[in-house]
Amino acid sequence: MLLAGVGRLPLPGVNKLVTMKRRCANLGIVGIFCVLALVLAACAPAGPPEISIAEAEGWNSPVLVGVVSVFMKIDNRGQGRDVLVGVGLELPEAAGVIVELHDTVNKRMVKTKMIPLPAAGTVELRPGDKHIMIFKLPPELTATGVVLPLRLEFKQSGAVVVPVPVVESR
Ligand SMILES: [Cu+2]
Repeated sequence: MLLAGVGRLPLPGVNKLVTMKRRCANLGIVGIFCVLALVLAACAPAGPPEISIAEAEGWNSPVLVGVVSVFMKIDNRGQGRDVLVGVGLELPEAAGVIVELHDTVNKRMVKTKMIPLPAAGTVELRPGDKHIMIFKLPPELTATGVVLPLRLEFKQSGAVVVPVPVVESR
């Protein structure tokens, strides 16, 4: 009798508590899924990026030996964003050569890790703005008429090798 009484009395309360806890837990899970769905909807690109390069030029420095500044237009005709995350030269003799992504902040150029490329937009690498710089090039590779095979590494689109003709600085 005693056991049955003890067992019977607290049970309804306990059951309610358990049910409430379950409801809260369910709401919590639903909430997390809602937030996830919103985040995914906001982040998911509408399509892949479609990168093309135009007007690539390497300006040899009139004052610094072995330095070439590279400018170009990077066109993204796709519906997805991309990011330029790396650069390099596709040349075996360019082992000691340094290639960097640069940006211009307060009229001073600074090294940057990435150049974002918005969907359906064009980013222009130009003097006084974002650009690519090559240092420690052997003299024969900074001569006008040389074409440097520049490798651009995109986060989404992968690596692309762009022929960059070296020209006199303007
Ligand atoms: Cu620079």
